[in-house]
Amino acid sequence: MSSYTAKDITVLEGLEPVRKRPGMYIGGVGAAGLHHLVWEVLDNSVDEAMNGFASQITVTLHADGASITVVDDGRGIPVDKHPQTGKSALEVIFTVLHAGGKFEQGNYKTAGGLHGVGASVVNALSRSLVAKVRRDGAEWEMSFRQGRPVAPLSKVGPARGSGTTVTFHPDATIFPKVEFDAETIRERLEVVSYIHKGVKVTFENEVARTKVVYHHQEGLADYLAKIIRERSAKPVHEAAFVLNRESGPRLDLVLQWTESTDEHIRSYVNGIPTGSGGTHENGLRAGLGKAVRNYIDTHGLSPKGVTLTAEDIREGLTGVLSLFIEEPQFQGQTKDRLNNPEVLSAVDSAVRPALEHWLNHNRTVAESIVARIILSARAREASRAAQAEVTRKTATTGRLTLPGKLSDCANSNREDTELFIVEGDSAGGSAKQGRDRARQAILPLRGKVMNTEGMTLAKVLENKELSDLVTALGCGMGKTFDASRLRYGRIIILADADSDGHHIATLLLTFIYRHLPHLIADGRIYLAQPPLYRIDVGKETWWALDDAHRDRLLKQHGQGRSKPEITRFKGLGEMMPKVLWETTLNPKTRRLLRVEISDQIVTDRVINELMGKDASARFRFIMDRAEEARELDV
Ligand code: 0RA
Repeated sequence: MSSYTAKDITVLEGLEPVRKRPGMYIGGVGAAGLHHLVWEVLDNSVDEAMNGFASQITVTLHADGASITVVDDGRGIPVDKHPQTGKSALEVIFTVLHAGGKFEQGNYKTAGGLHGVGASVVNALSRSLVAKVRRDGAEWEMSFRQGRPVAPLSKVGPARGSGTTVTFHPDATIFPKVEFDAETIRERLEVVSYIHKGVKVTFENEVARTKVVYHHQEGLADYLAKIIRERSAKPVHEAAFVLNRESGPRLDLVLQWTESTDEHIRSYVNGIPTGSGGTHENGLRAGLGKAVRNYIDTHGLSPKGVTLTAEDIREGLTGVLSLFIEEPQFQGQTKDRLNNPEVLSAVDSAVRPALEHWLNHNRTVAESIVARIILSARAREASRAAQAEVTRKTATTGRLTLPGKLSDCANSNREDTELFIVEGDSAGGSAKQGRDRARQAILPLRGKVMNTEGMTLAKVLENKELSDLVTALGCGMGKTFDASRLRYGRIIILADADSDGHHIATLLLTFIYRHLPHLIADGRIYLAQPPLYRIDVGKETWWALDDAHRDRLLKQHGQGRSKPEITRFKGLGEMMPKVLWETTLNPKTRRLLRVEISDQIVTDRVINELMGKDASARFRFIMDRAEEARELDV
C-alpha cells in the first residue's frame, strides 16, 4: 500500500476535475448522468465487439439497484507495464483522463459525444470500481475507490479465454439519487444488439430477477421488422432495402415503404439515438429523393398532372439509419441532433447509387414503391383541391358548406368558441338543446368512427364521419393542414362514461393524433367528463364522474337525516338538456381534461398496441392519458 501514496496524489489531481465538475463530463448528476456511466463502460465493450474481438456482452443490474457489472469476451484490457510511467495499462486507462487513445490509435475509442470520455470518468465518479481481466491464461484484478487505486494490479489466479469485467457503484456524494432504471438499460441494450448484429447482448436484472438475451443476426433489418410490427403498418414490398457500408465512416441503413401515412425514421450516431435528426438524416433524404426520382425518370414512370414532392416520396417510409464517425458534434436543447456538415454529402453519396442500383435490380418492388408514391401525390392533390373548394366558397359566400348535421354556434370569434363532438344522435339532441348557442357548436357522430390506424390518407377521407369532422374544423389535415383556418378554439370529445364511449373517444383520439397532431400540440383537444351518477340528498344534488367519486361524495354528504338517492345514467342521451348543461357543458361548473402527448415514440407504440385489442385496454389508455393531462376548470 505504501508505494501507492505518491501515486494517490497524482491520481487525485488527475481525476479531481471530474469529481469537482461532473456535469462537464457526463452532462449532469441526475438520472441521465447516472446512466451515462453505464453507457461509458458499455461503449468500451461494444467497441471491442465492433472491432471483431468480442461476441458477447452481459450487463448485470445488481440487487441493490445501484451497482452494475459489464462483462465482455474481448481481448481483455492490457495489463502490461507502460514503459514511461511504470503503471499498468489498465491503471492508466482507469486513472488518467482520455487515456484510451494512447494505446491503440483511433481504434480503442470510436464512440463520441458525451460518451467518449472513458473509463476514468466512471472510476472518478464511483464509490467503488473493480476491473477484472482475463488474458494469457491468467486473471488480473484491480480495485478503486473514488478513482484511487486501493491496491496494485494483481494476478488472482489462472483463467481460460479472455475478456474484461467491470463492476462499479456510483458515488452517492456525487449523485443525489443512485438508483438505475432497468427499463432504460434494457432498451439501450436491445438497440445495441440491433446496431451490432451478431453480438449476443444479455441483460441480467437482479432486482426483478429477470434475464433477457438479445441476439440479432440480421441487425437493423430485424429492428425495422419490429418497428413495422409495432406500428401495425402494412409493408408495400417484401424485402427491405439494406445498405451496410464499411469503408469510410461505417454506415448501416434499412428502408421499407409502408401504407401508413407518415414517415418514420430512427437514426443513431455511434450507437446514440439522434431523435432530432441532423445532417445524417438530411443526407439520407437527399440521396433517397434523388435515387427515386432518377429511377422514375429513366423508366418513364412520371405521372401526368401531378408533380411529386419530396414528402410524397417519403410518405409511409420506415427506416433505421446508423452511422459511426470519429468526432460527432451534437446540437440542440437535448443534444440529440447531429451537426457535422461533412456528413450530409457523405450519406447522400453513399445512399443514392446503392438505392438506385437496388431499385433497378428489383423491378417488381420498385414498381410497387413508385405506385405508392404516385398514390400519395394524388391523395395530396385531392385533399388540396377539397381545401381550395372550401376556401373558394368561404371567399364568395362568406360561409362554408358545413356538414348538414353540424349545429354551428353564432359567435365567430374563434377563441370564444367550442366544438363538441358527440357520440350518437340522441345525445347530440340533448347537447343541442342544452348548449350555449352563441359559443358552443355540436357535431353528432352517427355511425361508428372507424379505426384509422395504419390507413392511408385517401382511405381516411372516404369515411363520412371523419371527413365531416375535418370540414367542420375547417383547417384541413395532413399536409394541407393550416392552423389559421381552424374554426373553433376548443375541440371537446363528449362520449358516454362507459366502455363504448371510451372506445369511441380512443378512435377519435387516434385519428386526431395521426392526422391532426398540431391540434393536440396546440392544446386544443379536450375530453369532456359527463357524470355517471346523480346523488340526491334531500334538496341537494351532486354529480359523480365514476364509482370512486360517488363513494367519496356519499361519505361527505350522505351521513345526514335524509337517505341518499343514487341514479346511474345509462348514456348521455337520457340526460335532460338542462342537466347536461349543468354538469358537462357549462364552462363555470364542468371539468375538462386537456389531451397532451408527452413522449411520441411511447404514444406511437401504445396506440398501435391498443388499437385492435380489447376495449378495456383502450379504456386504460384514455384514463392514463387523462390523468397525465392537466385538469382544468374552464
Ligand atoms: C486497449 C487495447 C486493447 C484492448 C482494450 C483496450 C480493451 C478495453 C476494454 C474495455 C472493456 N473491454 C475491453 N476490451 C479491450 C488491445 C489489447 C491487445 O492488443 O491484446
